[in-house]
Amino acid sequence: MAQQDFAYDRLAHDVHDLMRSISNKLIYAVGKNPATARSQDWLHAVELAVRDRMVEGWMATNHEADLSDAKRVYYLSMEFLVGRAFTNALLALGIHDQVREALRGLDVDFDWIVDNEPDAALGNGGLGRLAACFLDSMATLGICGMGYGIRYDYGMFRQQIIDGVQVESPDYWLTAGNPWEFPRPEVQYRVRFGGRIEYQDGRPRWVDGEEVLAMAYDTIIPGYATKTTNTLRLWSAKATAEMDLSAFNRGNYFAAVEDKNHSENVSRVLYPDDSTQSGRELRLRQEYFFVSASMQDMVRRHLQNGHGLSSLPEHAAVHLNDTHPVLAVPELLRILIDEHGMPWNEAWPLAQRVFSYTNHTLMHEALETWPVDMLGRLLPRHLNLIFDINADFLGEVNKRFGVDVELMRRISLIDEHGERRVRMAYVAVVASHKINGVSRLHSELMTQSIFADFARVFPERFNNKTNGVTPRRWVAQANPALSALIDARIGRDWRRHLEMLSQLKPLAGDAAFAAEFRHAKRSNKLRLAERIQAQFGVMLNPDSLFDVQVKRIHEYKRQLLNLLQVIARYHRILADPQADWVPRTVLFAGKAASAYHNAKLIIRLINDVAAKINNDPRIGDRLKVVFMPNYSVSLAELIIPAADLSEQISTAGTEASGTGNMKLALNGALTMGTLDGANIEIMEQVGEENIFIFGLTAPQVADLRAHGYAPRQLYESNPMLREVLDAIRDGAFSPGEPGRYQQIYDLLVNFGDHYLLLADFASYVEKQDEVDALYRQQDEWTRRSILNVAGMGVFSSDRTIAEYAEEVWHAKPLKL
Ligand code: B1N
Repeated sequence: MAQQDFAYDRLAHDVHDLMRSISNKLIYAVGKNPATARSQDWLHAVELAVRDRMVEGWMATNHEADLSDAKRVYYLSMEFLVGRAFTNALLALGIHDQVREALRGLDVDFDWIVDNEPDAALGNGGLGRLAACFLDSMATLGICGMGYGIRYDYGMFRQQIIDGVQVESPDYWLTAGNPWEFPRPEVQYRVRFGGRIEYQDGRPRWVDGEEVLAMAYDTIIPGYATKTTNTLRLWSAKATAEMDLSAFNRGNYFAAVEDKNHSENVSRVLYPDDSTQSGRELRLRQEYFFVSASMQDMVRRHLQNGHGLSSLPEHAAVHLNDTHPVLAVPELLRILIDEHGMPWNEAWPLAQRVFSYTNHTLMHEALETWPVDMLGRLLPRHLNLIFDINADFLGEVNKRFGVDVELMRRISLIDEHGERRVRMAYVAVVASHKINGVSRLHSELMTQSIFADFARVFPERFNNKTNGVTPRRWVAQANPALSALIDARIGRDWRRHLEMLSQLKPLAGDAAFAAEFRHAKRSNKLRLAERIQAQFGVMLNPDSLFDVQVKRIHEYKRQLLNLLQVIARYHRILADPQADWVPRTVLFAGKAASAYHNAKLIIRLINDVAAKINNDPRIGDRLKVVFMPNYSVSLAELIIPAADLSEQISTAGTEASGTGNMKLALNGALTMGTLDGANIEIMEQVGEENIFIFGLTAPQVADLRAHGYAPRQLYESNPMLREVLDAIRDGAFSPGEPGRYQQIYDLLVNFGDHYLLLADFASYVEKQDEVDALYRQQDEWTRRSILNVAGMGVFSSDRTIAEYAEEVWHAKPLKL
């Protein structure tokens, strides 16, 4: 038999196999008749059939990990923004075409069923999505990594835009059940809140209070083209049985149910705050709930594998994804000391060898501090342990640096100004052997600002790990058109070795390749335009420049600066309609924290501006503005491949890294950016000629702020800017309520323009004109776009994870 025939035969066999298992799942697991099954039922059936094929690898991975005594990495994160799992699983297993074929054989259209899968939106934005990319990369690289987090009943809220205003509704993503998870009722831990400390023979014990059960739900994390299959273990809160009983026996049925609700509320809902601290007690409960269960689970596994506790650091690395899981530190100490009798002098250095920590923001309002009172009420033993850590640490600093009261006050884990508060980031730093930022600039600023004193005390701990994104989801899955093109030129291995993309460099000047590349981009733009047409009835011009800013709505990210530029462009088109304007479609998407007034006002202004410009007959298709509601991982997968221009315009020094910037450039968008976060490294990789950089640098920002910034002067001296701001202030975009945006005007002109929009405005407008000029030369634009793709190889999360594994976790790949 010829090789090809053999391959074909195997494929046919596999398709046949899949058809059988899909029908079986539909009938016996979903319980539906093929003749009447809905698209949702078919989806579940295929998901279960596909899941079956991952289980073997999963078991083999766990078996091998136990057998070879591999070091395990525990990635603790309040957020895992996974998105959809189905297409991702098909890609990992390499059975996309077969499944499509099998469904066709069953008379079911693939595209008809995939949109039924809800996103697992257990995260806010970049931090949560990074955790999901890291899980993908750990599995793909063969690192035995386990994610630990919370199984929220309600993920990130759904956003609707009603009359221009963001309206939130709950995201109950589990309505139709979740075929990807395995409930583990046999894996439950007790988590205590409140109570008091009792001393037995001088040994502290934490007693009384209330107890909640944490029950495990496991999700399979397949690696790409490997047997290695990891686990995301999410904890769900369950009321303890005895609590229900006691109230029930007192005849107070409703009180029992109320108590049960109270307990189970712990895992009810994701806090929709990105880069701010909520400060609410329920959030503190959530944080402790999941790290307590995770540390108990880790210690149990370690002991079960026959190891003594003193060898824990050789077998386990625990990574803290920001400070949200920092209570894992005193919790591990409590388990070691109180439950296993390990002396402090042994437990504390051991913990420091286990933990490592990533900081994701320098912004003051995001840095977690908990009132000593609240923490002591909820977790009295942990507060004590934090005091012990502090005493130990300050003692050491005293010894090494002499008595310096000012220094003590600055670096104490307890902030004594006003209400006493625990500085969680400091606990993380003192407890971790490695501490990193998420881009080179951010890591540098981190050691110069929030951790400056600590960088003198522990210089060897600080390092950088520039973020990355998984090429499987963000290119192979999201952009099949581009993927096919790359495959044809350099083969398929770039999915695992993204640095191979550099082989595309010589093709940047190849006319045939450029034509195909442009065609792929255009097909992605059409795909997006069709969806927008179907959803909103607006038809976009696929030949216009798609200018995209998609991310959380936040003042520091400066969606408002983008909008000022849009309004300026609107005014300029009206003033000179005959000029050679490059048609532009400016696309926004993103959610605002529900309590963030200014961010919500910005959303409203975007929508008001869009309505005015899109309906102005004098503008035609020279300029269109679209706000796509309910930004999500799935929506990102649709928008990002269609972008020509990527807006990464945060005030320099504020965006720790950004990861959307990476996804967009990797998909061929040119970046319009400030020298902030990872933009700097993107510039270095793609070449200064192939990126649009504008605005103040981080040192210039610091300088300007230090020497007194006067936005009103800029407003008065720049007529274009003045016209834009006056239009906003005077109700040009809100004629029914002229004062609606007075606050925005005030923020910028009268209240100090904290994020320096006016300072960067002129430079931004100038760069945008350069964008137009380049877009008029389609060949040159395409060439630079190809060079962007070719230069983005280092931003694979595989590279990031390989660095963590080597330098932070000391974990080696499994050999399966
Ligand atoms: O983490 C991302 C970075 O790429 C972004 O630049 C950074 O803004 C983001 C409190 C956060 N930092 N801090 C948060 C999220 C939730 C929350 O409750 C803070 N998110 C980031 C990945 O490194």
